[in-house]
Amino acid sequence: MHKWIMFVLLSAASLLGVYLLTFGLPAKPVDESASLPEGTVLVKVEANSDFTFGEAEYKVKVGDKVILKLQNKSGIHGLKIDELNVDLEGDNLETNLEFDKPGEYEIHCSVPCGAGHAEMKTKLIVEAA
Ligand SMILES: [Cu+2]
Repeated sequence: MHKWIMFVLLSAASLLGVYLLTFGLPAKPVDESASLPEGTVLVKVEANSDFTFGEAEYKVKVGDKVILKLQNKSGIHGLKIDELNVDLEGDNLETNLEFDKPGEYEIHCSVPCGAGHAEMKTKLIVEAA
């Protein structure tokens, strides 16, 4: 009797093993930045209707392959970094950047979006690697 139970348990365990080997473990929830290649950093800048960007500053490191992305949370805004010739707006909301030295860049809104437009600013800080 006990032998029979052991046989069933062993069979079940083997089947589970085969299943896991075949289909792999259940996938974890998708994290956008987790699927990026090594050395690539996603900087997602949110633009809000109260004339602010999501963070007061964004940090990256020298040598990072930076994907800079503007996300209009509400209203229509643009993202401009004069010194880097970055101008994201409309259908073009993403760009790639890489820095070879530390520095600090002002990010400002490039689309006249209302009363607070002129003060709509944040910073991109490039730190030493
Ligand atoms: Cu604006």
